Amino acid sequence: MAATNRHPDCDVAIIGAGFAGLYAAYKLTTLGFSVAGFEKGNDVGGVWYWNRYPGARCDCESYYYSYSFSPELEQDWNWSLRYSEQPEILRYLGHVADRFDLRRHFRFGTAVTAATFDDASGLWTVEDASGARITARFVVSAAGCLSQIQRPAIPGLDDFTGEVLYTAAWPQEGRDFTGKRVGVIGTGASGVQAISRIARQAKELVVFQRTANWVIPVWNAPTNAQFDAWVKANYRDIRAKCFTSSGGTPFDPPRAAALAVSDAERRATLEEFWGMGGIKFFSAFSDVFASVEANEVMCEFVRAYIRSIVKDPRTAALLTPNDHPIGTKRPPMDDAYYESFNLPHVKLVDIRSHPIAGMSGHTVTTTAERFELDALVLATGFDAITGALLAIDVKGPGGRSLRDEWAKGAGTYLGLGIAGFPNLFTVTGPLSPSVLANMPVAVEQHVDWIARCLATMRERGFGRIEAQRDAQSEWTAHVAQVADHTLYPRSNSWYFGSNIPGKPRQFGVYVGGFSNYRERCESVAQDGYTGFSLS
Ligand code: N01
Repeated sequence: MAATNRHPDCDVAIIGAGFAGLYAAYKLTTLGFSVAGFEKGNDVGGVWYWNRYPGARCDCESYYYSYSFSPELEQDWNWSLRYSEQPEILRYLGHVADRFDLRRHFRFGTAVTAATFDDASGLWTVEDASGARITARFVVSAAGCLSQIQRPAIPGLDDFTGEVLYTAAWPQEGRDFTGKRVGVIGTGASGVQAISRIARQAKELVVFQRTANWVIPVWNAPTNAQFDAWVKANYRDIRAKCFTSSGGTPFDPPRAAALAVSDAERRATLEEFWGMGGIKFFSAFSDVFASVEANEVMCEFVRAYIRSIVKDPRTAALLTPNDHPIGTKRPPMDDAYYESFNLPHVKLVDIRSHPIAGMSGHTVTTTAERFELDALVLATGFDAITGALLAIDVKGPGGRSLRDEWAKGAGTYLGLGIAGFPNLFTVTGPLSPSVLANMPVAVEQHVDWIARCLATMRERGFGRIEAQRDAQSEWTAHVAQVADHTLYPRSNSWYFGSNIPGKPRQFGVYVGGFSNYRERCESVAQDGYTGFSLS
């Protein structure tokens, strides 16, 4: 359809059918908007569709890593584990799609390649990989924060004739490594989960580690009737707590600062929170992300844990991080990671000291050793936060390119709108709490805000909304300033884009707390969308 047609094919084009896109389709159609959804995968699920590697699991407990918008859904769905694994989360999203009849809104196996705004008609033209186009008044990008796979240049990878598998693009039919010699490159959250599972299947496992990470246990366990009953009876309070907390989780704020209590109390608190497991560990003290000394208290606790589990002292030392305060890179979470290195067929190889030099046939050669492997698993991460949106050729009025606009770093207003790109919304976009909040909660908050905005515009006869440049500059500077007051800048993490060669160093997440952020979004809406121009 020609981009100048003043009657668009739909009100809203939605990019992505993960947690965010599915909820956007539900919410917007419930409000009477027509939508056209695009999804690269062949079904719903987003990251949970692609990341099918062994051990893939959510690091948030399922009772709060789930939708809150339907009390009936909450009551009907049962989780089998406290921290569900990928197949169960994908089943949940499939159930949501069926239950609310959402699949009909999406074209699957359809990657969006371009989105172009036409100033004359005020419409977006969205183009997919086949060249097909539709026009829409609005575009909602629900393309995800961790969906643009990173395929680093590893010496000789093209010459490796064994199987090469990326955790983030795992084969649908899975892989059985029984009797196989497997190498894993990457020890972030994906690698750590995969390593502990593959270690228990493969004949040999070689872990190529460049940087050690702090790995926290979650103490995963099956749910039980008593716990389920408690959750189901208390869902409204649990959700309310999530929406008013700093991390989108139902946890109480820390009771004290680590530096304000005695050694004995510090120790007892650390034991208590370690025992709870998962991200709750970081709620032990209030000063962990603000004070190097407080952070060090936590680091020393985990160092001692690593030493207590890993029998070979050299391996234990190698597994102990030495380049970043705990929590300033997203900590992987797993219950069996450190134990895996006690298995006789699992070997840790330090590719920081002795990098991979090349590969040939089934041989991987470092500057010190050679390994014969049947398969290589690459858990090498994502072009996070901005990658998925920048993979699309987004052009605003006058052909303004988003790639050019963000060449020196992303600018957004509240992570929801972008100056110069009218009628484009980003769900959990750059410079919003996104990955530092519990995702389904962050997603619902953003989609609800966008839906309310569109409904208000419809009611008041507005057809165009755009973030103002000064509001965007103020917000972008504020996000950087808040991060600068924390320990996060002491790491080279994907939060900063440090894992992508040439990506400008910028903290891509608002770290000032989800509840503060939500209140700010709320007051912007209540005050008539301050910082946005409506026409
Ligand atoms: O990716 P990462 P990830 N040569 O970027 C290494 C979320 N997630 O997929 O640190 C050798 O963290 C790299 O080494 P280094 C979660 O938010 C959530 O694991 O750069 N190694 C690092 O070890 C997470 O943080 C869940 O030195 C290379 C690893 O690859 C985010 O996704 C589960 C290399 C990449 O780690 C990303 O995690 C899983 C090279 N050329 C993931 N390039 C949940 O539970 C990279 N590496 C919800």
